[in-house]
Amino acid sequence: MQELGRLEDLPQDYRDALTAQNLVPLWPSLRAVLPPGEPIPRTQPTCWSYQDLRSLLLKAGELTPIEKAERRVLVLANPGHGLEKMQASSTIYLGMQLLLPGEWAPSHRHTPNAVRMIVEGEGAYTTVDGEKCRMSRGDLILTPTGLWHEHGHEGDAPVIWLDVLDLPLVYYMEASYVTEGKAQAVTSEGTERAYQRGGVVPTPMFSRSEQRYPMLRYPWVDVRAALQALDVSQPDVEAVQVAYVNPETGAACQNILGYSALMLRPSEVLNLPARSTAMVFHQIEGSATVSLASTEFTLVDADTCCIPGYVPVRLRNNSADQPAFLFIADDAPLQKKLGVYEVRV
Ligand code: 1HN
Repeated sequence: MQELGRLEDLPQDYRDALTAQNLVPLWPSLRAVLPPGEPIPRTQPTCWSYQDLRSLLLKAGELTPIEKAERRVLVLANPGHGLEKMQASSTIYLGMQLLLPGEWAPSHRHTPNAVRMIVEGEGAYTTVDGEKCRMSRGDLILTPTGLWHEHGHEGDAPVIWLDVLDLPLVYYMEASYVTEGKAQAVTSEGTERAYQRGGVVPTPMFSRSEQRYPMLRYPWVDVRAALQALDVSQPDVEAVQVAYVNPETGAACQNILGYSALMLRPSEVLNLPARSTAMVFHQIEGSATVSLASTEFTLVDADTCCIPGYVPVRLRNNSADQPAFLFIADDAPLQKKLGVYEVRV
């Protein structure tokens, strides 16, 4: 590939004249913005140990009352982007949030989409547009763009969950903002049960729901059972994996980030091809090793890691007799809409 002229090759008075007119020559930067063959990611493979993070988060519970935090969160920040950017990848924000018994995180709504993957504790709930969603280990709860949400806790031990948002993208688009609100009236609970059986959807008076987000809570007991049923019914399937989708349309459950759950059978090794999306892996149960050419992470309960796109990944279940369960997030829905999604085989 042809080497291009550098900025330093240009006379200083010419460079100054360009700057004065808010002009920039393209050629000294062309190879940086269009590197040959594949992107040069800022996202670094990064792993966060739940046990290390947990003690610091509980300490935040002592240091900062909920009224002074609104959301008591430690952000899982990728050093490749700079910690202050609060990004796990170019599009994904990750944070671990703590709510103590009796605490309330007030109602608001915002443009970024969020999901919560519950990590620990019982008795907390999040109310999303009037729907009370109870939180248990492994449940996935959506708070899509524009929907009111607040968190409360009726139990007696700390509750911790992983927040995943498309905040870096929405912030970059200069479209990120919040509206504060009053405590919501609870109008429903457990409506996800209407979608508990795949293949059939409610059709009261012959009409399908037109709600953009008909299902807000995906209980782990159901997702785990779906993975085990898939394993039993299709023992040769390449990957025992299910996607969190809108049950009315079958499309990804949110517009920008995509979510799935993967079961690794005992001792299973799974080779994932290089794809154009960065990925987040969060260990729901068991222990898996995530290997790249350059590095590997061994995940145990509630550990989380992030890897850049365009690299092949190997996943291994470290147990010979127990399955391992991973929660996966990526920005495939966004990339597919934009036409830049790739799988390299
Ligand atoms: C947010 O609204 C929550 O509602 C958590 O629990 C984390 C991070 C950035 C922006 C908004 C929540 C968030 C957030």
